[in-house]
Amino acid sequence: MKIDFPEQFWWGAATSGPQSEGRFNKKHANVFDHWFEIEPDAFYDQVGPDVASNFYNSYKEDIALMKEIGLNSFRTSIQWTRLIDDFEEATVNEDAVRFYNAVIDECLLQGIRPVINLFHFDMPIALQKKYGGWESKHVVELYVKFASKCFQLFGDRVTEWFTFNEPLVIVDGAYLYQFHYPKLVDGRKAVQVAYNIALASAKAVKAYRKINTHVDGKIGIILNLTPSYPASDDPADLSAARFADLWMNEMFLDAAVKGQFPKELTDTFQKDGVLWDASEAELYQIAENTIDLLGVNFYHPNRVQRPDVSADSLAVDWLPTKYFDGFAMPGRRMNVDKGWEIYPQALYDIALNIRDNYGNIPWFVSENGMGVSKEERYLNEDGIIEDDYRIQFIQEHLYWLAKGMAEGSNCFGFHLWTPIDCWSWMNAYRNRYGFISTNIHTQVKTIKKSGRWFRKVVEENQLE
Ligand code: BGP
Repeated sequence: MKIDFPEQFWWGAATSGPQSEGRFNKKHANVFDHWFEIEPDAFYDQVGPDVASNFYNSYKEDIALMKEIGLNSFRTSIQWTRLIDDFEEATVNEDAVRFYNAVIDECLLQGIRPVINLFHFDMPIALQKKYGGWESKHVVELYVKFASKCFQLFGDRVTEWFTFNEPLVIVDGAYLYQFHYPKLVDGRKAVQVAYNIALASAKAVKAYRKINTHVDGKIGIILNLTPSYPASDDPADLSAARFADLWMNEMFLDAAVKGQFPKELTDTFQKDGVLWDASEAELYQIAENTIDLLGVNFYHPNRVQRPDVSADSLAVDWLPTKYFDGFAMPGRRMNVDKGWEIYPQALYDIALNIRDNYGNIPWFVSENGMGVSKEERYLNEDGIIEDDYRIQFIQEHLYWLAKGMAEGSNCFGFHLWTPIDCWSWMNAYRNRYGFISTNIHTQVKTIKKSGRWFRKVVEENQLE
């Protein structure tokens, strides 16, 4: 069966500044740079972000490889800790301006659309220490200054901007489940941080509309929408899945697209005494500054059952897991038997949800990908990784995406995570996701079988 995709479809891949650039010439540290400095054992193989995939030095060669596999779009992020010299004044570092200009211009020269995200988990450690990072509304203002600087400097050539990548992961990781720095367990702070990020995003949207002069300029947010599927039809499992959806999907999605948080969620916060500090003026800004387009990161579904109400789970003051618990479904996983569940049909459910409940806003798959460890197992005698599993993974996801599009969902693109194997937070280089492999010792980059296959998909604009 052959499936055609629309003309102008974005075929691309995504990375982020902190995961690809390396710390070369970067003046400030972010929370992950700092965490690695003080606790290297927390990171897989004790590998930190110092070199990452060396994009700072090899961006030209890397973009040439992306061109070789046919990508027509590429998302990365501008690092706050690289671009800005003084966070309060938002003065810029000239080397960073040169670097990001060069990346954007090189993409354009190669016919690759540069898509820019402004925040990918990389809070400056100085702002985390001084103000508590996203706990502080002053930091919201500093972020808007940084964002405005980006719009002024690069908005003549970048037409698609995103305010945040996966805000929920910041909330969950840094304030509930301890996989992001400062690794607290504090439900109250988590709720405030969620609100402050939604506010920061709306304020950045507002700043963009004021500054932007490009006729095609658009701005959005990237969310990890992970549909919640209940364990059974039992009312306890159904209401658990409902709350999981509110917390994991609708909190940020409703704020960004509809301009308000779901009442069901804020009522629950109110009842539990964890409601955020919000002013009428701020809520008005959220209402007024909704997004133009949406990025959806999708890796795995969320399987949900009634909460675990053992003494341990209730020991902490307040956690969203008061209302739901996750469970693992037997079935296909990345990494053979471990890792995230593979469930491509979820992309179809996401597509219809956006069509039916979010005004059919233009959206794209901003990340989807298969993380596999020890991929050198699949090297053939020519030194190429034969990642047939990744080809199958992408095919299946594109199939379900195309089905949602055929039924009217307004999706305009698909980005794989990631073009070139890169460094990933606490996981460092454990899971490889790219179309192109990186030898982390020599930095030699080699196109995998999936990269060659993808080139054909892009050329034909068609899935076989
Ligand atoms: C997403 C993030 C990416 C990337 C990816 C893979 O949530 O937006 O930054 O890290 O997940 O993650 P990992 O390498 O930890 O499997």
